[in-house]
Amino acid sequence: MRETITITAFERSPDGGKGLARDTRVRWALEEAGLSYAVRLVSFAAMKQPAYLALHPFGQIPVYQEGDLVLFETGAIVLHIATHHAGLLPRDGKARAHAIAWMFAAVNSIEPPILEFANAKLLEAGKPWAGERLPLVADRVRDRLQQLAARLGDNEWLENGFSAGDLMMVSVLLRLRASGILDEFANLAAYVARGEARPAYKRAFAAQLAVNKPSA
Ligand code: GTB
Repeated sequence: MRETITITAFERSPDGGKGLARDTRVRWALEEAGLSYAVRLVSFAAMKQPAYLALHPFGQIPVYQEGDLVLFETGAIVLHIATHHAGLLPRDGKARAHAIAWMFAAVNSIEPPILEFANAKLLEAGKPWAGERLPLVADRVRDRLQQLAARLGDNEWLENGFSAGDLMMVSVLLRLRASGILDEFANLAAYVARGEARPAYKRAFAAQLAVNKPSA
């Protein structure tokens, strides 16, 4: 019998249900793999308590629990799901390696400048130097997106067929939508829209929204 999968998520996400908190990408991977899962909602205070820190060293969401396996870091969680269930990684060795490379590219090459940009807007807005720094940080995002857009070209997905690499990349790019920067790259905006149109993404989004919508 399969072990129950439980993930943690914000009791109340700061984004109010826009799907930007990182439980959404794990929910999406679980939905793509056809796996049911339970969610344990946690408060910011609870995430910093010793009991939670024993599960996640940085006191963050999401944590993934499956029997006695406890995982943190969404890249590792999605890779675990993709490794053990069909639908997220090609079987062929080289294609599989490429898909995994795109997962790492998402979290290691694309997400850092996007986070730097988000933090600059959110945390540094009042600083005297913010007006000079923000455009520099935004241009670093654009540089990376330009390279990614060139590689994607007119292709539907980054390699042949949707993979966990696309799941991670779309999840990372979604954070940019409100800024308007994503729309400067028409093929990337269309790529993200293709990801969002997948039934598994829609189910994942609806599930996190059910927790976070204002009336919930
Ligand atoms: N590298 C880790 C991973 O990929 O798992 C990062 C995990 C992480 O950053 N978790 C965040 C968290 O728990 C939530 S997703 N933060 C609480 C803390 O560190 O104390 C990041 C996030 C939060 C809010 C929005 N938002 O409001 O738009 C978007 C993304």
